[in-house]
Amino acid sequence: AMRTELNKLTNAILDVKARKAFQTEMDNFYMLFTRYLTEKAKGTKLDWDKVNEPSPEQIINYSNLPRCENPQHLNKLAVLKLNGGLGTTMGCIGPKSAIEVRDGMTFLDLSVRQIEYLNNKYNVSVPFILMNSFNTDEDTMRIIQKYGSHKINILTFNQSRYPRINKESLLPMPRTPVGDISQWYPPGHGDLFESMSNSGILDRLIADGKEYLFVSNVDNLGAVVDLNILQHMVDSDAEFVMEVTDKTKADIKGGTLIDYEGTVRLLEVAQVSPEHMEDFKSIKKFKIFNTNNLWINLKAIKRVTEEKELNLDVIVNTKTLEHDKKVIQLETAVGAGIKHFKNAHGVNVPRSRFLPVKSTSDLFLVTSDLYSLHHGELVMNPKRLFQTVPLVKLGDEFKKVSNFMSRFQSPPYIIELDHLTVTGDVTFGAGVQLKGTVIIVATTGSRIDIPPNSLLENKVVSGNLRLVTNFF
Ligand code: UPG
Repeated sequence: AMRTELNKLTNAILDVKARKAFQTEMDNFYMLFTRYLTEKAKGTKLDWDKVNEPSPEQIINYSNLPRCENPQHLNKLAVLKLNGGLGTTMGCIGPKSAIEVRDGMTFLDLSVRQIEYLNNKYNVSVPFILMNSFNTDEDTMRIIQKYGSHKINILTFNQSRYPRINKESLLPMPRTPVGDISQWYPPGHGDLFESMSNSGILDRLIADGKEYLFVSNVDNLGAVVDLNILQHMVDSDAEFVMEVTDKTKADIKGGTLIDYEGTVRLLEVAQVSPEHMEDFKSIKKFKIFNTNNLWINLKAIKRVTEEKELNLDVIVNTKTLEHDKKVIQLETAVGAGIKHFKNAHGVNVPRSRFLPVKSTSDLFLVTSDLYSLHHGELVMNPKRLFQTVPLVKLGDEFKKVSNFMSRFQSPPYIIELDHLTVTGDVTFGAGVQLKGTVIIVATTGSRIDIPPNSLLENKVVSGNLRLVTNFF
């Protein structure tokens, strides 16, 4: 029934070229859907007892890589940012990459700065590629048009658009190939392989002599091009390298590398059943985390997509649309591709290469004095004693970027902060300094205004505090 409906959608497109492209997309979607049905029928879930820590050969330590200052391989490199996602979880409309992070610059602007700096420093022309989705394309183009006159080569392509599935009938939601956008979705960043191939960008890069692709999340400002890893990619003849990092308690939304029956695989939080969630979150069983900084051989992508051997784990995402309509969307993660590539392995990198901004608590860190900006890269303040990041938990009142902004007159000084928890209706005056462990709790109906220039060191503040000056 699904196939018939997809054919109907395809046949409704008159333009031959557009129909062909749409058909390819629907074929790929159908394959994913079939795999979903098979897994559902067989009840095949991950066998938790077979989930093991990766072996030392599967993960190499970054500090053991030979240092390399030679930029010789840069002309074979292209850099790609995964830019199909929206900023919805941070209360923003539009692409996540359009959020202003520092000095009025968005994630996109900062990423462009990083590549411009790299290109100038080594006198190369590494292309900067954005994988957009139908959700992010328009706004992204608006932001990057100002770089039209710059020397940087920015390429964009759109990832696939798959139909959402009615949870009850298991039929596609859309009735027409165009129209209501809420019935379609971008199927996760695992779509990179197929959409690079379908869009023609893969062939174009290979024709231009590019051999390696450095992929990362657009929200990770620590993902700068690293010559040591590039050289390692060449030396180890690896088709796929995943940068992992020591897991901290803040690392939950994401995935880890595991050994599963002798092969190295990605395990995403979305694949973990509730009874194993505590295990997944703990840093005992899973000591590393996927940064999603990936180095992939372009010809290998071509091989894998052409041989149609891709079978990335299906991630099922259930959503409720208007009128309580339950839909499912089938997604995949790019890191799951690791199992298809030769000599694939992880490299355990320093935390500085992983600065994800998934929430306003993360935004709090990257806007603070903990970092300074160097050519689009955030560098940690050398005055911080240990180069670790404080654990910050801002409550629901801070969840949206707009609320977050209005609650701080200026970013607090946090060089000596270890732990901050804030809940309830709390605001911060300008120049506040936070040290050690600080907990601020405004109970329901009360409000706490932290006065300007106050110092809070190992303090618990609760109750109701308003218009109090020089309180501390
Ligand atoms: N994105 C796309 N297309 C999509 C969905 C997302 O381009 O269809 C982009 C998104 O814009 C962002 C990036 O992909 O730049 C990552 O997406 P996000 O939802 O923020 O991260 P997760 O998918 O939850 O996790 C990824 C990896 C996980 C890793 C984590 C590190 O799958 O293994 O631990 O990134 O932040």
